[in-house]
Amino acid sequence: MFPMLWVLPMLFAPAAALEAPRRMQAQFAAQAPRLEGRLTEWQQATPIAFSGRPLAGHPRHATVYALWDAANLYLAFDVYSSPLQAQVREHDGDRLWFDDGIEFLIDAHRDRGTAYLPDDFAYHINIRNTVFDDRGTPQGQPDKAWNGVARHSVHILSDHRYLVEVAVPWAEIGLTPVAGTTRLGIDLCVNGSDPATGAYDYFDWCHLQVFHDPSGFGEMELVG
Ligand SMILES: [Ca+2]
Repeated sequence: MFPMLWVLPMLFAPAAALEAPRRMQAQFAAQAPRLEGRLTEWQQATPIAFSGRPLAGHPRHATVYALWDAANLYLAFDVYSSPLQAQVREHDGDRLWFDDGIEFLIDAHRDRGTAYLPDDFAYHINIRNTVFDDRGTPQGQPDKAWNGVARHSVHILSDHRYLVEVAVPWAEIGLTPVAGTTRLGIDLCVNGSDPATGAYDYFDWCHLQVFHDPSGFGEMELVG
């Protein structure tokens, strides 16, 4: 979900911040995944799973794998959803988040504040492998003029299933990865619409009410 509500976060109590954050681990990758649609390359990871309400009568759920090495943080989203559709082909295109696709949002310094600061950034990737990316500003708002350099691929596995793989350079995240030490804030999200009715719905790992609000993000720990 892209936060058209980003001007309203102060109206929402940051309830998620009062709860213990969700936790996941990224496993050191002896061999970097090639982002070529091979799920077997991700079996070295400890996956997490989350699910949403059915859409168009189809169950929706996602399994996310995280790996890392000295160069990149790697994510893979294995998504089951309603019949797949995507319209947006333009980078940073409007309404890309209504397409079938994934999002991840990172709070590199794990400030867990409500402001979206320069260490915070997000990628939305639809099933056409088109991206809407943004980064926070000193004023605490997302800036879509920022364009990241992460590599990413999409493989359609069936009418209802797709795989998105991403490699985010640590230089972009702004951290030097250290096993057992490095932690970052993160949320993971799946967007989808029913192609028959246009009905939109999303589901995310951390159950955020307002996206681009790092106070509700979960935590990822790097393990070696
Ligand atoms: Ca952008």
